[in-house]
Amino acid sequence: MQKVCVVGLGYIGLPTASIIATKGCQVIGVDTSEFVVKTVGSGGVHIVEPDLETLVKAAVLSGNLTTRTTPTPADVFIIAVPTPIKADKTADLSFVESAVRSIVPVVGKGNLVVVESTIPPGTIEGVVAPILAESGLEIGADLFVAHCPERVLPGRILEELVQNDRVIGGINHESALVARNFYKIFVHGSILMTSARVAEMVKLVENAYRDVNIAFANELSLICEHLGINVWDVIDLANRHPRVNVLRPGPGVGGHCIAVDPWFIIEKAPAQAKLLKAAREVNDLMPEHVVERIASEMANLGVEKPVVASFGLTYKADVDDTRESPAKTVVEQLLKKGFTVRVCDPYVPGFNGLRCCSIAEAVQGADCLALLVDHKEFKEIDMLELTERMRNKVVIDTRGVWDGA
Ligand code: SAJ
Repeated sequence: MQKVCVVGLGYIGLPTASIIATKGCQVIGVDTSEFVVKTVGSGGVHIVEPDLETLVKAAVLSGNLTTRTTPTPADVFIIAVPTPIKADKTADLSFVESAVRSIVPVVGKGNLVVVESTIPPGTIEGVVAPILAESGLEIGADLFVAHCPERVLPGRILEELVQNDRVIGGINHESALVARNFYKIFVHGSILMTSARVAEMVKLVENAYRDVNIAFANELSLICEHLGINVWDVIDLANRHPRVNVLRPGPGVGGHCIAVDPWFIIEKAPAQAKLLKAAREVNDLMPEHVVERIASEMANLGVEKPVVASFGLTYKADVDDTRESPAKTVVEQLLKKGFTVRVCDPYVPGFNGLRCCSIAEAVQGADCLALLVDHKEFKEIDMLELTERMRNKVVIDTRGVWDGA
């Protein structure tokens, strides 16, 4: 039975550890948080993701998934810790470095180390390998090292973890081969082998591609607003062209990936990455634009103390994750302007001292209804009926959900 040590039990590490455990490997889940170790160790979860709890429970009950705060010797080590961004927009590799450092005392000859965390190009060769070399093992010969970036979509993690194709970048060909054989245990998609550097770049490019395309949609919405044209109609009709697929505008780009990863490319090639930087700027300015739009509607109506019902706090629909959420920025800026804000989000208890209220409570006597996240619960609302409860009936639908109405 293969022994696998998964370092980092977050959105990626926990589902990965659990799936591998149900495939008959002995998995040791490692996390520096005592709380996470205890929760997962007793078959619970600390994050919300469809079906994750059932899977974790099954993995723990089978005896194949145990948790601890420090790594133990194993055949395979998977590093799945966060790579945040620093104030200067460069990658903060401190979690990756300390996770790699934590396995140095326990790695042995013939082991495989895989970094799944998103990292700037050159990190496996320039940062990870030198730390692992402190073990005295020869990298690529005694100790196999690879980067296998995760590509799963929050909300569909369990399905995508198994079905998606995986890119495996070895520090040498041997390492890629060893890693491929390991991932075959649970991946049904194709496993594509390449170098560590290419794999690092592939992951960043995927998210930068999406960021640029969302920026295009957002810029289009600004242009159409300026020209008095309905952007949703424009996009729907343009997308009837066989080679056009414009994404959806919104209040900005959130989450810990798309709003962050392009910076890891810009960091390494600032003179060349002009479009990527412009896209980041367009997307980052969207929350401010939404706030200005609300403020100007309120000013036009002469509302003195505006009450805004703000729908949605998470970074996207149907998840509980509020990291880097543009909706939170909108709410914060409205509060700063002295507006009364009522927040409503079925997936979140509250934010910034504000408790989430029901849909009806939020709109009662409000001057503006701002839809910031297209949760399924909001899509089902009869918006016209709801606006009957409002003092002024201004609806700012940043997601194009109620546009027809
Ligand atoms: N968004 C729009 N308009 C759109 C699509 C998205 O405004 O048309 C916004 C969303 O509301 C959200 C943000 O973009 O605020 C990001 O959402 P997302 O669903 O596009 O992506 P994430 O961040 O949940 O997951 C992405 C995925 N990457 C790609 O689709 C290329 C996922 O596959 C990655 O694994 C993940 O990043 C990651 O971990 O890197």
